[in-house]
Amino acid sequence: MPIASRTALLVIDVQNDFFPGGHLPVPEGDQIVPLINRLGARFTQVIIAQDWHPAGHASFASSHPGHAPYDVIQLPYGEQTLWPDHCVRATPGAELHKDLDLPHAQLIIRKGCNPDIDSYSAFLEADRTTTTGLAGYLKERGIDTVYLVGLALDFCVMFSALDARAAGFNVFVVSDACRAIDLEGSLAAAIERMQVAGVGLIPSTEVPG
Ligand code: VGL
Ligand code: ZN
Repeated sequence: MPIASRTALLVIDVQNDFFPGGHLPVPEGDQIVPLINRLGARFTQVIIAQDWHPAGHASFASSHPGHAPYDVIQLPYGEQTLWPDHCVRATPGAELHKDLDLPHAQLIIRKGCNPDIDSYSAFLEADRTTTTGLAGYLKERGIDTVYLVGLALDFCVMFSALDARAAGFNVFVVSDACRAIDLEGSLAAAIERMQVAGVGLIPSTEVPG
């Protein structure tokens, strides 16, 4: 039976640069694509988020002379981890993984498009004020529950889940359909933050329907 239409699957950043061989590879990232495809086939509402940075983006270490990837610096909106250049818009690294098979997805939402502001979250940019409009889209369509899958569990999946929760949705992260970067304990911290916020962490076997 298909999953109720008040429920959506949110597929986070399944893009070439986050896969082995890409510019910001997430270990084992390639292992989750078949599972995401199988899950996705059961949802009528599928939304795909895509990290989509202009060249020279503020989150790139290369934009900050004297800094290296994974340094943490202060930007006007707060702390920013610096990354290798990745998901530069309209480059092969920013494309969705070729094996991602979700032809019925109705929305692809791009984030991190502002040159001066990062956006791990598919809902709110890192200044915590600029919205992508995703919460409004979901609400207008009567969706009250979201399941999240994708990359990276401890960055874009976590921030999207926290913001979905803050926007009033029931939120579940499907743990075996995600992989983490795990930078200095970021995975354990992410799990803790999500639990405190009331985000459910479930295996794919517990996705209903
Ligand atoms: C991500 C770091 C930088 C992610 C995106 O998709 O988790 N991580 N940009
Ligand atoms: Zn990014």
